[in-house]
Amino acid sequence: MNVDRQRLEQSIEELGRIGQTPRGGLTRLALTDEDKRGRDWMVARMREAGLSVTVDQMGNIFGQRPGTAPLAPVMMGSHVDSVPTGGRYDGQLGVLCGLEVIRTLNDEKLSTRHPVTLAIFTNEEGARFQPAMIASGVMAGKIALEDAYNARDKDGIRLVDELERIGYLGPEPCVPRPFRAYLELHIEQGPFLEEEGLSVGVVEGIVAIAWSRLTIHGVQDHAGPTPMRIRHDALVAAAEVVSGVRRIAREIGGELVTTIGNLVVTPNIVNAIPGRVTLSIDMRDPSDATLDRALARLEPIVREACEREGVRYELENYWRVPYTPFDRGVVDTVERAARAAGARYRRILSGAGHDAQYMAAIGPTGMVFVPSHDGRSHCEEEFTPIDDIEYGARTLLVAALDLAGRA
Ligand code: HGY
Ligand code: MN
Ligand code: MN
Repeated sequence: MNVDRQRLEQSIEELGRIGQTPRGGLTRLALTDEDKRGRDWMVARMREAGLSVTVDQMGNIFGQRPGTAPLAPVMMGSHVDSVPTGGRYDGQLGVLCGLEVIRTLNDEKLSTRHPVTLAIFTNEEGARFQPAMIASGVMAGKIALEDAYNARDKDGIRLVDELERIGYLGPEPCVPRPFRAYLELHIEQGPFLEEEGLSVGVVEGIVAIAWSRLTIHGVQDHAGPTPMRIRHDALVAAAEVVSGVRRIAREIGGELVTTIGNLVVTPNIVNAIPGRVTLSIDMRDPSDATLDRALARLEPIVREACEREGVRYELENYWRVPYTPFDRGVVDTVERAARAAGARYRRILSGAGHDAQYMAAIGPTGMVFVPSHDGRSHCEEEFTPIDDIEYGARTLLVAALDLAGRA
């Protein structure tokens, strides 16, 4: 029994066209019209596959294939929202390979003891609304529904209003639901599998992640007549923070990564001294203790840079997910499945966050990785060869069937 490679390739192509960028990437931000079109496309495919489709309060979509016994489902899922000018594999592959597994079970007229459910989680990327993985976070009871509803994008639009606008504010409570196991196939978004000539990663866990936001208040003024000695330039202080955050990673070393990905200058024109700068800080490490050490260095760097420039700041550490080990039994099942699928594989840790990180807080969870070409992701160059995708999908099929049990 094998997945249908052509059908899977066709689905990747079709869904990838919704929000496609001129360079062949993908911009399909959460709860935008493109996201609605992507969701509608997926719901239509789920219904064609005979799934009963439900939507919960956070717009998470569930397609259930019945089992022969009244047991908790084996869930497969991921997300269909992307980052701006991202790729068509991040998130999409997990959802489409999960759909392909269900389509294959249908082709083989195979019944399973446990039901099998395909899940699509809202706003996994955290690109439009923060934090990331907000909807699986609400389901896991780690983020309050009201806080998620009131999350606002850069234009001040609330998440809940966008859910309503696109017709995905569902009636189902967004609360922990029992599952036999949750499996997420995802691209590695790093270089290791491709470097080692492997097709599958058996994911053992996900790093700890911390997001902070910094606002620096300077004195907006004219770039010409204002002598240097009386300036309080928010961007000069911000620039020192940017190099300080890189220094934290360099000095602590190991697997710590620090990133400043978003920086907004106001008024952001040639001839005005910046009055305000906001910037994001993303820090990650496999060890929570190391991440705490990195975070402890952040405020002193900010304070020193702002004191030197005579500007004020607010620093908010607003999101933290701990290092998350996956369920040993599920990881072993994924490894057996990779072997049975004939894939060259190894065990690996995820440096990216995934909905699986929150699902692991409420049930047995595991992930299947497939390689990223040149390790690239969150960019239009994102690519995974169909041969590797086929090995990954076959691994997902064997693992899901093992966990759901043939009737
Ligand atoms: O931030 C992450 O790791 C994921 O792409 N949301
Ligand atoms: Mn993703
Ligand atoms: Mn992503």
